[in-house]
Amino acid sequence: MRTETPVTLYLKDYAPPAWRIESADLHVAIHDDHAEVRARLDCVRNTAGGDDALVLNGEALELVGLSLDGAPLDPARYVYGDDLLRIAGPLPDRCVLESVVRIRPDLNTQLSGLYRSQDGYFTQCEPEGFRRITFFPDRPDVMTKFSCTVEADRARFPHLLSNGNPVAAGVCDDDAARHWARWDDPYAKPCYLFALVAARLDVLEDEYVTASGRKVRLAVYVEPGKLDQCGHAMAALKKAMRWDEERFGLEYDLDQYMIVAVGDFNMGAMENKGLNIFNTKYVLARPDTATDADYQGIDRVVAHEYFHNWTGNRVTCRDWFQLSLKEGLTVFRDQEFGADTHSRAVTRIQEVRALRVGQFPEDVGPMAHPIRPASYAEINNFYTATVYNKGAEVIRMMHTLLGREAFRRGTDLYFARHDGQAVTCEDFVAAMQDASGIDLAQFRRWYARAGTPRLNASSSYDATTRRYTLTLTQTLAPTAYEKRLTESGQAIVDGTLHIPVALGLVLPNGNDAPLKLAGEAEASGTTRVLSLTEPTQTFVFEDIPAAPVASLLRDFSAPVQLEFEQTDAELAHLMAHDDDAFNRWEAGQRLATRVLLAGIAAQQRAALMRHTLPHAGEDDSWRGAGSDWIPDAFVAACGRVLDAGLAGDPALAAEALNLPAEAVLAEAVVSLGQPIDPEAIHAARVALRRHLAARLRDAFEAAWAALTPTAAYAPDGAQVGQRALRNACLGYLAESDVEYLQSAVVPRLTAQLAAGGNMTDGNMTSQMAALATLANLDLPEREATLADFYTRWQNEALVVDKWFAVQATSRLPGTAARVRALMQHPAFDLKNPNRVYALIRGFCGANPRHFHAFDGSGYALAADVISELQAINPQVASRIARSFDRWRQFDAGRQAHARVALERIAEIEDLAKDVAEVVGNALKG
Ligand code: B3K
Ligand code: ZN
Repeated sequence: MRTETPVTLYLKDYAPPAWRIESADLHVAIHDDHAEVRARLDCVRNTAGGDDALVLNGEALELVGLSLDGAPLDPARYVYGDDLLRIAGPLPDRCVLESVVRIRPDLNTQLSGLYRSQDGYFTQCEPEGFRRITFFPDRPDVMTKFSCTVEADRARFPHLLSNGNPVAAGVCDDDAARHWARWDDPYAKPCYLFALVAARLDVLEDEYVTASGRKVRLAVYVEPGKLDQCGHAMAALKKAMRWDEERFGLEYDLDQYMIVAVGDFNMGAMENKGLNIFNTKYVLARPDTATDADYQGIDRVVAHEYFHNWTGNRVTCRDWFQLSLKEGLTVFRDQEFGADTHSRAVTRIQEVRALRVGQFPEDVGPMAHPIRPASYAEINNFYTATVYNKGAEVIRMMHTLLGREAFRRGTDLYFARHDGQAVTCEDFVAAMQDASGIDLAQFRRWYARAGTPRLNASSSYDATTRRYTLTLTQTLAPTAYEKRLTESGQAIVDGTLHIPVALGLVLPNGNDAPLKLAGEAEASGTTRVLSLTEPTQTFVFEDIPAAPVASLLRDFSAPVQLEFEQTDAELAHLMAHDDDAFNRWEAGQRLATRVLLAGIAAQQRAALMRHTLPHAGEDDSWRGAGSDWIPDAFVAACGRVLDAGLAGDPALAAEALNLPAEAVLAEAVVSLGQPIDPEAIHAARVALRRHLAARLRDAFEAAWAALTPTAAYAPDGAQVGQRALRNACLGYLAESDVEYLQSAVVPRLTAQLAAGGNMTDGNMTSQMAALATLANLDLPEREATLADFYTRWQNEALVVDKWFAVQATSRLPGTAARVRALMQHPAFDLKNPNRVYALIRGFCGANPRHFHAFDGSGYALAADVISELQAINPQVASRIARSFDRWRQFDAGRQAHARVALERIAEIEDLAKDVAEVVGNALKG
């Protein structure tokens, strides 16, 4: 039987719940092959005249017993089918429902609900996992006070944890080998924030005193033996708690804050009230096992989950369409935390890079949606870059329009109004508007409109009147989202957006001009935020002494694609003089993109001349197009960036020397209306790197030597920046000719790897830089080094993940076959999400040239994995399936292969709903 199209849910159909659950008392007893869950729910009728029946969600539950107000329920009064338990009326307005169910956590490979990982039991309930634990109205607008008793074997599961505060514990009366612990959470919460853990763990404890003087016990629980890897997470937690008090006036509210790390987890971490459950990737770190990026990831994710305690838990979402209410806002908060604790400019650059690689493509693909989608089939498919990262950009635009102080008044008002409630995105915007007096009516359209707006700019300068005139035009083309809505008869929101455009005018002498708009009495400031609220608007600036170079969208003030003709010389001027660090970087990226687009065209011409189709087996295709298309001025600009980095901010220089990613270049090609040619993109980018390596070799060598570390490893901003630039130099040097590689580069790479454990240069950041570089080189040292690395690290799961990932992302021919071989490696496990993300998402998502191989081998590999994985873990399978998003933007040959792969998945019997929605949309196009 072919899978049916999954049922679509619509925001417009929202209705309040017919019943509330005032309190819930759970008893979860974990046994060898099952768990028994007893639940006592205090049910209260919510809407007069609503459905008289009491309808609860329940998935994969074995019903053992049901009673109502103390009496066993007559089986004729209820039915359990299609994942719903329906208890027929008449029912009193208040009643107590008691249920007993059995579940099978050991067989739960979806990792949603209660599941087993290694030797412990863990939960994941957001968004709809609680219904896999017990019967409940599993929707976020039902807020309930929970208490929970966890019971399990004493020796095997010494730690029994749940939300809130511990209130009692003991040994079971009837079985001295078992024990129990009772937890009580005083705050009402939606059931998606419920959690429990039963496991043997080591714990790092600490204490935090809140601004108002309350003591909080902090605890990080990890697999035994890993205590030496918890310190950074604990430090990050304390920093985040202090920061939220200072920046947002928000304090923690329970006596305990616990973080539990688990090796099998579908995403990064989960903000369960008082009991966060984390992927080990975002907890464990030691200098020799974690990279600088890992350390920063831990900072950000620990902070993010902590910040959810207010933005998500105390004030939660009315329904899952409002997901961005908590996610966009919390990402914005963790971004600001990152900016305040590291470098603001570098943080912003990295965020925008991630937006361009992850979110912009979503807007042009088959799953396009606004930050608040009007419909979905499987909500798990909407934990996306759009909801999270574009959601954060929308919050940031309000911050830009209101300014920091008014924004803070807005969040204060939001919490004052809505603490303890489940609300909508409208409520957030209303608080911002009411607190600031700024009209956000038009701004609200950002919540409903999909797609990346284009911002076209044109300008002129009149030397006689000293006027500078800037005309801005916005356009937003329909996406696949509007098509889906139309097909299902839904209304489309359109209309002009309110776009904040931060602008500066850089004069020929490098200084910013003071900005005075026509009609203003005097100039104020050198960066102004223009509100673009019409399709086209013209802004005239007066008293501009000389023709300026416009610096538009400073700090990336809006998530748009800018179309603005600027000459190479103008971009170089911005690279050198723009006051806005983000736009200095951006000018460099725009220049590089321009060069690379010329290179892509040159590669395509060269491929035609060779009368061969470029293909994955031909790794030296970059040689074909020469280097005529690379202007000397670009090389010189890179040289200056390197010098400036050594003298000033190495982290910024490392970002600037990082050429636009292949995915970003693909986007640029699509904007020109051309099909993506992954071979030409890859070849052009490699050719440019090799050219820079040849021309700037001495400078890279000198910088590499000058940045030799002298101090013991610390993941602080200064060291991180130095390592980033040093490794960038090494990466360029590794693009040298074979002779130089063999004599001067490879020995350094192997030495760097051999230094493992050495506290200055043997850190994992240096090791991975060396290993990833070697993995791209077809040299004899490659295999031996990879094998050694595995042998050395085979017992550190997170390092083994890195080992899989560097091979999956290798440039070398034959990578698809290598990935297939690695799937047979004893350390590979389709049931472990981190392994799948490392090897399979590494290949499908971060190796575009091989995934989109012209012979379809990459697509076939993905289809094979998705087919098998969808039956094991639909959420993870669905994420991998998103790799096909761009398939229609390629040439006819590749499209044909992709279609075959997608149809093969679509034909699977009982295909998981998650994958069915993604693949169905991809095929609909
Ligand atoms: N709220 C969780 C995400 C849950 C994802 C479920 N598929 C983590 C976070 O955003 O903080
Ligand atoms: Zn979140």
